[in-house]
Amino acid sequence: MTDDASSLKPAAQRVEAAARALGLDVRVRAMGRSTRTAEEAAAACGCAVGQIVKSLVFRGKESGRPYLLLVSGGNRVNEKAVARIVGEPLQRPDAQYVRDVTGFAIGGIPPVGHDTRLATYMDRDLLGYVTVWAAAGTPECVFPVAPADLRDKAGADVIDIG
Ligand code: 5CA
Repeated sequence: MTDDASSLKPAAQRVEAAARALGLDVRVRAMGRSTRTAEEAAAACGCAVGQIVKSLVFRGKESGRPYLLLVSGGNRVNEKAVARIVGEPLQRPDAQYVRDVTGFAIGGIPPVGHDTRLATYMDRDLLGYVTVWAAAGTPECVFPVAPADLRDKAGADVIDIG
């Protein structure tokens, strides 16, 4: 694990700076191994899979607008249930759309610090943990955060995701 911020890749530095600008006291960790999936991230962090924040981008079928779902690592999104909440059906966008709206590549999508403003929803299950771990812009970088702080600073609505 590398702690020196100056040795972080630019994408991870961007996430750390954006999180701090929002008032989140985060320190990004370069894990030196893959954190590309929730399972890999949990193994690297030594935490439960449920403590990993999956930052999943969906696309509104009618509006074309992006939605960011912050999902507990062990959970699957019930797209029909979430569609009722956001008011339109959802599509799984391709990797290029995800990059265009977030500024980051899949596997490292962070919960904050995106290139565009994303309507954001958080899985209620994340609030059951003292600390959760989220991606920090690259598939090897993560940061720990208190879920209520992440909810507040990401401006997320808490929903039942499953
Ligand atoms: N770094 C880890 C844990 S923080 C992470 O980013 N996990 S994740 O679950 O948020 O990101 C991977 C997710 O990206 C997958 O669950 C899947 O929903 C999505 N994904 C993977 N490949 C594609 C693709 N080709 N197009 C669109 N979405 C994809």
